[in-house]
Amino acid sequence: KDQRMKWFREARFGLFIHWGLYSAAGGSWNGKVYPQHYAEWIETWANVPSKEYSETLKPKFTAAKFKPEVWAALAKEAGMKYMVITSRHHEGFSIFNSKAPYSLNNPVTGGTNISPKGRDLYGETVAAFKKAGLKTGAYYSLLDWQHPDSYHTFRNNPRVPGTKPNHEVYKNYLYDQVKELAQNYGKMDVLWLDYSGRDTQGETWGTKRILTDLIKWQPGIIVNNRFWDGLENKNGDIGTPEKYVPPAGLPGMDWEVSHTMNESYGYSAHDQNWKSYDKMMNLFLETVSKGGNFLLNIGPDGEGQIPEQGVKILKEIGAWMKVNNEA
Ligand code: FUL
Repeated sequence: KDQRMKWFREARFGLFIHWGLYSAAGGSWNGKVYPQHYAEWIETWANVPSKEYSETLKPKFTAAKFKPEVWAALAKEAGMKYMVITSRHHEGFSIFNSKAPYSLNNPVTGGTNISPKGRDLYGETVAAFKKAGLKTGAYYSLLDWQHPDSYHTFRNNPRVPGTKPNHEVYKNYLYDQVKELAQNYGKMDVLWLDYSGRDTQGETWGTKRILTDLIKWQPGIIVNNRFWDGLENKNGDIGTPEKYVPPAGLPGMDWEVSHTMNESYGYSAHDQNWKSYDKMMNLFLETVSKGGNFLLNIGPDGEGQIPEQGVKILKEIGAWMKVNNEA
């Protein structure tokens, strides 16, 4: 394990990217602003059925200004050593081109692959960061608000009367998609699963099967702790405190704090609560000095633009790194 964790322990600093259909909503629905943090949850905040959600947002998720090589250069300039991007968030729509059943077409949403025609936004991002010399990984949601066989299919989605979700089908879907991520994009350094809760542990997701095979497909991979299963490494390889630095660190384990620049992970047009440079540096240095990694999030909009304030913070951190960090 020490060998697998080596680069991660040295890396200290990574980029988290939340990008999906929610990015095109920007924290509002039908002109109404939803002040809840986590704009990537807009589908639940606004109670939108998946069909309406995807029909509204797919045309707006254009990626017209998406330049992954610019993102990678920014991350590199900021001193980051790795990147984790949402291959699929809870909404259930993927920025990688999946062939798993329901991805190409399904009766409710017409399909869950959202890259513009002929493109693969996940693949393009990963390739650009690899080219810049960074490690890369996928965030992948265990929850799914649109798949008819998922536990969490969003409550507004109409169900054919008399039918029940078949969780075995959903478990196979998770397995198939992780397999695609692990096999179709070259080396994969991190798998960031999200998440298991009180009522959804262990076999809910069939993660035992997924992780057993994942290690065969990607022997060097690091997996986070949000899957709770009866595996030997029940806590995964890394602890993942969210928007919070544990006062005493997490003794005895590797860990990574994910933090946001404003409040939300996904793009929100109205969330203007940007942290100052001083606050950001304090969080970063506190995390690193307590032995953790700092995974700092950006939320590009539906066109693939990183908010200006986000670019500014990354450049400011980069300037500090240039002076203070020799690596
Ligand atoms: C949470 C998710 O529900 C949030 O939307 C976000 O992705 C965060 C990093 O993890 O569990």
